[in-house]
Amino acid sequence: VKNKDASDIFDLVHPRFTAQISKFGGHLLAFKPTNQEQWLWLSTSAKLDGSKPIRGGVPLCWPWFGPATGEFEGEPQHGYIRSLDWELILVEGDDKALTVRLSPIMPSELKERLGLDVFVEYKFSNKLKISLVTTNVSETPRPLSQAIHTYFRVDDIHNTEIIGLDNCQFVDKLTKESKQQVSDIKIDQSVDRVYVTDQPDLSCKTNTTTRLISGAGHDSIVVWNPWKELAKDIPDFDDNGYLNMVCIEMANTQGFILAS
Ligand code: TA6
Repeated sequence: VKNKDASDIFDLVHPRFTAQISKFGGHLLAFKPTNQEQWLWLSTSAKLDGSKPIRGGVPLCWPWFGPATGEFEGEPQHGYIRSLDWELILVEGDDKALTVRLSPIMPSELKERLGLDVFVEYKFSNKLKISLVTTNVSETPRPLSQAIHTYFRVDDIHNTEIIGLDNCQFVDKLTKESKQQVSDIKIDQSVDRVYVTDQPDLSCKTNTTTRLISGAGHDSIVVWNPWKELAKDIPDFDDNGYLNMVCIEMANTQGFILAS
């Protein structure tokens, strides 16, 4: 267990928003535009000491999403960068917006083996834009899968709707079946789905807000809520946390290859 000091988590206080970033994982923990509710869900039992990836906020899954396969079999689920220390490389802005860029401190042998390098850029205003930017640093094309694993906070999952994926094909990771979405998504059980789509816009409607979510460069959108039983099995997931969150993740899961 690494003992992290307070400087590993920093607060951003700005006229248009407040936010909190952990240098462990380059991980956004909180984002709240002024006069709005908190956008992100963070488990109250999340480990913030670097002993494991942080449960909630916005984990960055890279350079693979889900279990490692092929030559990487046996390596960490969702890749490496959510478990690395990151460094701050840019903070820039004015009273309208703030851009914060971080890059992971990757051991050189890992970077060489992956053939890839990455940074994240958060652009904060009364909105949030997250860009995960990868460069192929090798001589050959490299496979890349990834996800911006956003845990959105919702006031009541029973009254939450995800709009925009009607008719879309998805892989149900719980049953391993391929299915088609009929109507908007309402969640009343464990849901772990990879929608195969580059659809740019969707929205998440709750009792109090409608949040617009846009993406670019993705080939999939992942929707996850563990629901009651599975949440209990995840030690750093609050038992009732599933009532107040849904993950909606812009992802690449379909065999994307990055040219050198
Ligand atoms: O994005 C959904 C998912 O891949 C699920 O299958 C679920 O396991 C979740 O991520 C959380 O994964 P984690 O490794 O953070 O426990």
